[in-house]
Amino acid sequence: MDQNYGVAEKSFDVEKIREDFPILQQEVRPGVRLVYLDSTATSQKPKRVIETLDQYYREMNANVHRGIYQLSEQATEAYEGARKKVRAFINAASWREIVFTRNTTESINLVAATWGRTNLGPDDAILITEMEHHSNIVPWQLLAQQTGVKVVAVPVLPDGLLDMEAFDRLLRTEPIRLLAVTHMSNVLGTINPLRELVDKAHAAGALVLADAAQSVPHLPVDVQALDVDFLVFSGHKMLGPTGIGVLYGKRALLEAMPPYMGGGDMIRRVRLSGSEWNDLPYKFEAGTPSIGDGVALGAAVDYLTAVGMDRIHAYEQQITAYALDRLAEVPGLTVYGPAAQRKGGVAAFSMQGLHPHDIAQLLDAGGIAVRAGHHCAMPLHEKFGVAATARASFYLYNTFAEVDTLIEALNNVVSKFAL
Ligand code: 7TS
Repeated sequence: MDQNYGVAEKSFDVEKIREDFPILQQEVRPGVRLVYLDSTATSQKPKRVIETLDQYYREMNANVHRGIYQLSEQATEAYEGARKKVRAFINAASWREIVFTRNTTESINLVAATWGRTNLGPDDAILITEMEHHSNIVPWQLLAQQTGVKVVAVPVLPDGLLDMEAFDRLLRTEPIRLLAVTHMSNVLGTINPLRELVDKAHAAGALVLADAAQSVPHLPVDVQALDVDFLVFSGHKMLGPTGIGVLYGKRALLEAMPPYMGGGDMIRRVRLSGSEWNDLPYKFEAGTPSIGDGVALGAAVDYLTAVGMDRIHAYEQQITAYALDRLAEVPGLTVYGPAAQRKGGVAAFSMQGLHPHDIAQLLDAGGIAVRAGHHCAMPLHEKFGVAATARASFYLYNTFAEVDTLIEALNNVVSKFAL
């Protein structure tokens, strides 16, 4: 292994971190250790998160915001405590700006259905990009069908970066009211210059929704420094459980938006003649929430904070640079996306003469879990002229040795199929 890559690994005790993740200790088949390279789809969970879920149901389970009895107060305190941890984690100005949802997808649909339906019409346009996940495309298309708003996309350049000239031009020539853009691509790994995009969008009179599903788990994100209007992410990609996600929104915007779903908890007063809405964030949280999952997301935030988001990001940049250099050694293999400095821990690739599904299956024989397919980004794959790619992704618990295992397996594939 090259000396340059080793430095960060030494200051970052990945073996100690791995001890916290029970699933990584297991063998997928007798004698074959799991090499989990699909954290972009969902991350593994540390003991602390699993134990928090377990403890919640053993010792604390009760509905929140309702009971006067002690257990319900405890559950409410734990759930609201998690909200405050999330607030601090992304540096929102107030806990009232943190709305719990199921995931990134629900958060985006919420904004489309409330802010979008109230504020957008046939004379307006929404700017997305060609590198968006389907969950940051389809809700806007649905909104377009309902309101007549136009959806326009910024092209992606062959090197995997956004075409900034086209971005500037579209802001000038289209009536853009909202920029909905991913902070980090789940296929190319591209980290977009979010603050620059926000400043330009604001100057053109547009709001910005950042899809931070891939950035919040992997790098420090400060919503005030970025000046984003909305920011969305999923708990399950940041060491937390499935079933809990976040919508951050600037308070004045959230205050002005109508509710999303109607029901319990989101109201202050209900009369048969009409109802009044609850305060933020409860106005957007109808029904019994995913309480245990929320509490465990708080534990995930604690874990990430204790390791340090800047250290996680630095380590991932090292391991990604190493992986990209090693992947370049494999004959006939193409990696999509920019160089390591501009991307997070994602390497989507194709191999000449082999379908990505076959690659994933052959790797699985060696216990290596990678995803194959369009990764919910069909327009991006179309742009690059491929139907699918194989994708390896890295998180704080992946090792340089696992990258070596991947490369060895890929080289075996090449020799076996005489590619
Ligand atoms: N946005 C981005 C950038 C994503 O990567 C994903 C999930 C989503 C939105 C949707 O998140 P969800 O939690 O609401 O499903 N990305 C992936 C992936 O790359 N492979 O599986 C899920």
